Amino acid sequence: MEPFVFGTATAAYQIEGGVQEGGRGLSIWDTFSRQPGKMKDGATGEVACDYYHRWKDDLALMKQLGIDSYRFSIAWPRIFPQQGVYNPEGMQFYKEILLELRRLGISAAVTLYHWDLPQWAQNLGGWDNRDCAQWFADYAQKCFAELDGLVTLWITHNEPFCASFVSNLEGRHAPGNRDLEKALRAAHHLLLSHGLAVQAYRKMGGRHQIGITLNLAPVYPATASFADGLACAAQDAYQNRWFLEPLFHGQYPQDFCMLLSARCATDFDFVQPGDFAVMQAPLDFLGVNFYTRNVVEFDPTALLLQHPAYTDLPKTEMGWDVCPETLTDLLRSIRTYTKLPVYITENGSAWQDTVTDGAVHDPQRADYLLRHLQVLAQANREGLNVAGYYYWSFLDNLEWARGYSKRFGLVYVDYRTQRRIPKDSFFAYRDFIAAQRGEGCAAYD
Ligand code: GBH
Repeated sequence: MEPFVFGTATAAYQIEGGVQEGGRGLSIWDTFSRQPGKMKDGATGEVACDYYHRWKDDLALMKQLGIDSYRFSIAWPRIFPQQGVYNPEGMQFYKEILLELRRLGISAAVTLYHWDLPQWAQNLGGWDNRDCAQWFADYAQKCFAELDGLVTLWITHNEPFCASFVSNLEGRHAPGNRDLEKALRAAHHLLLSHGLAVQAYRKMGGRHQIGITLNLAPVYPATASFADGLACAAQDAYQNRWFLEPLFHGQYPQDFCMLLSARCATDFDFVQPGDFAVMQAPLDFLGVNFYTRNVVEFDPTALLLQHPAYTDLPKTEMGWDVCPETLTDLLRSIRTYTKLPVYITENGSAWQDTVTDGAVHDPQRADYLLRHLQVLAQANREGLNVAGYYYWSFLDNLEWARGYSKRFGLVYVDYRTQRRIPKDSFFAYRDFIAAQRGEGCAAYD
């Protein structure tokens, strides 16, 4: 059995900056973040953590952390700034990062789509347009062809739930639509693009592993009432089963389809014969981003989105319950869909960090991280087959619509000077990894 993988994760638009450099084209997040009122304090990814220029120092710091693997994403608009126009300089940027990682002995998990759709694709309808699935597959194929020798895990999509529902129904992410039919189409085309990319990878004889990352949350009803039970089932269908069922059962959740067609009069005409077979292309692993649970209560006025219930657990700066033990429930329910190895591709927490005498004391983050790792050790003793863990995030970064106000990093970023300060949690994670190595990872394997 492979040793348990300890890692940390980032995403292109959240850290890179350099949006006008290296021949990069615009993405929907450049456009969205420049619209007034969309982002907290008018934040954009223009500079972010300036990782575009500082990546080498950041990788050196990762080496000090002692991780086995680094998860990052490729910005599609660096590779294809315009439709059909390949930009070798963009590919070279990622190739150099991958070569440096190899030199450092850190393996790479590469996400192909962490929400930064090229603006040219959006101008042609974006994920609303079925052709977008093929554009993505072409882009993925180019990345496989150029980089497969340096990548251990390929992740087609990060959280298609966000790229479809948060972006097109809730309107809080780019491109900012509020339209259920659009969201359903986007989800369908995202899943289709995933399947096409996996098929392309197999066809070209890809030598490593390929999977997808879903943001899943175990859902609980606020009370044992019948109504709250209904709310719970609906939330589970919306957030989890809408993606798990097509990937592993070849269909959308039938119960929820009824509800959705009543809400937006869709007849699901975007589903074509054979689509589910493409989506079900066999995978090597499932990536799961886990942050918190959902507790919901029935709200007779809610059209679709369920009402979050009050809970008295401690909350992170995002307002999320700290509840590591519920990860076990989630892992058990995933096992009713698939026996694939699971990687926790994100898990982390935001707190109000401040610098005192050149240090950042963040005991809550270290506690959050170590408690989740304990849960995973126990889960593996139960046979739940978790292959690795990536802490979100390596650096404080652009927390999407929340701007720079939410800090998830193991490393503090002073956005005025771009100075990096490893937080106490950085050292706690480092020591934990080192101790595991000493014990031959026995607790995890
Ligand atoms: C993940 O999303 C993302 O993959 C990652 O990029 C992100 O930084 C991380 O988690 C932490 O959030 O209040 O309008 O800004 C998790 C799902 C979806 C949760 C968006 C926060 C905020 C919407 N996220 N949501 S808004």
